Amino acid sequence: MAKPTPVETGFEGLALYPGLLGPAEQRALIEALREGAKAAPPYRPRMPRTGQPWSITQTNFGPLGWFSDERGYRYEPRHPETGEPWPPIPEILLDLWTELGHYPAPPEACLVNIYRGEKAKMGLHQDRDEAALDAPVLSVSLGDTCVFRVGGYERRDKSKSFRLSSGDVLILGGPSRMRFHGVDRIIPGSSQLVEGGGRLNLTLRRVSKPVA
Ligand code: MD3
Ligand code: FE
Repeated sequence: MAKPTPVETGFEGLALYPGLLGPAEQRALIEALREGAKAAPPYRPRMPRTGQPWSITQTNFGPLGWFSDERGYRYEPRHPETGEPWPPIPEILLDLWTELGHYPAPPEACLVNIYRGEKAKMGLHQDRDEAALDAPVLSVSLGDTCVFRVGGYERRDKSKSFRLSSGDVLILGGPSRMRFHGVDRIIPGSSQLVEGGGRLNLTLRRVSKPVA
């Protein structure tokens, strides 16, 4: 990989690398996801307390998987339905983390968000279920373009929107790690990568504090 340079986002610690993954790498990742989904079938998460189903489905790779149901948000070492450990994180993603993460320990979780259909979105939220809040979050987008929103440290703070297209890589580190963010909508038909249309987002996270 050539030394990539991020585009200016106006937010310190938020680095966007448009098209960092080329078409061949995107296809290889889709294939790895297809394999992983056989062992760890996507499921529909539910909201804490109310059990309200989300508009997207999810699965995970890695030693820990992020999960949400009536009992709350948490990381789990096993798939909620099969009871099996999550499949390993694809090599391409571990390489990206090494190159761009600047963190002394490997990621433990790779959450896969699957956006299909006009109604798929993700409300404004903060990622705060990780003990290692000093570690960045690394996101890879595949398939249809989305309109992504990044705000401040309070829900009501003003926000800016960006588009994330297939092959784009985003790093959320430093002071941007705790910003509110969400996915407003998917632009249907904007990519042919995913069979039947839709968008996939992969987020790599370090969950536990590394032992020195
Ligand atoms: C900006 N996923 O899984 S990834 C999530 O596109 C999540 O599926 C979105 O938010 C998606 O939690 C966005 C990019 C991302 C992740 C963490 C962030 C952006 C962020 C933390 C702070 C600011
Ligand atoms: Fe998030």
